[in-house]
Amino acid sequence: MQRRNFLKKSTAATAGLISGPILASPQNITGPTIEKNHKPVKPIVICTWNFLNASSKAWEVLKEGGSSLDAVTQGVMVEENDTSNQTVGVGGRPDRDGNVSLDACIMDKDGNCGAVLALQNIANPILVARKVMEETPHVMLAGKGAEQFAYEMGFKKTNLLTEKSKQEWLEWKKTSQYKPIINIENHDTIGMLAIDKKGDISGACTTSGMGYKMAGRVGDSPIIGAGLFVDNEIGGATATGMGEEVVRTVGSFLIVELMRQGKSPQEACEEGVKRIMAKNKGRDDFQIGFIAINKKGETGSYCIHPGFTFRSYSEEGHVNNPSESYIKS
Ligand code: SD4
Repeated sequence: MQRRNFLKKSTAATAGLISGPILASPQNITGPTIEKNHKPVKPIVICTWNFLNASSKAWEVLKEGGSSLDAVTQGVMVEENDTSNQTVGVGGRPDRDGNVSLDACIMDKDGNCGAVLALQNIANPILVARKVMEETPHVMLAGKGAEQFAYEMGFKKTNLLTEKSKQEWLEWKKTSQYKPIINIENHDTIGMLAIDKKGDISGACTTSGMGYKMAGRVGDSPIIGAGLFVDNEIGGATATGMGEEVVRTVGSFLIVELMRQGKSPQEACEEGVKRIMAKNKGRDDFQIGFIAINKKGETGSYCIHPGFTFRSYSEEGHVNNPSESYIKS
């Protein structure tokens, strides 16, 4: 509705000529915020960990005027294709039966989202997640159904288990000690958030999950609200680390909601980690890192143990930012 028409109707409604629903219409509620959103903002991308190549790729897209959705898609794909990253995509550590199963999700400026869970034999789960978002009436596809859908969309069957990950798994199998903990040494999941030249925010998150997990185990990374959440009016957040704990507090959604209430991205990430620590009552043998960005392009991060960093890339250059931690050393 044109603003002028809307004002006319509002005045009429106040005068009692038109009944209530118009006053309560979405335009009335969100109008001022929509105007605020159209202020020019500087593009920026941030991602978990020190992923220079992934953030550079996303920045290339943003710099050329591409959408934040394309930026995060292409950015995280760099890690999915990097066989030396054993926590994402091809080369990821397998489950305890030796099968690599991947989780990913994506969310755009309009709150559209798509996810794949426990997807096997497909190299780029983020592309399949995006297809779920764009080509189906659903939000999540899991396991065999997700794989079948990927083939229908033209994806090729790919062996995801590299020789290195296979040899390490065979070594692990000798004792088969099941320790479902993600500490600071054994994870590299990529979560990415971007703002494009139009000021629109999107996010993506992709992982092979916990190494040697039970078959079918899914963490936070493909769960909208847990591993990733974006609200284009407020900002976005994403997580890396021990997924079970992030799910228990719906971590990324919580952080975006805290920003909605006025907290900075830094304060919101700190509160997100503190919530997890409070639930765990003294247990701290696992790692979690959150990153967040708000509509103004301000960023923040927080983790449990020292060692987590996040990379940012904007006109001001690229930086690997050390994250503050709940436990200081
Ligand atoms: C999970 N959050 O599956 C993921 C793992 C992770 O870096 O972040 N690894 O729980």
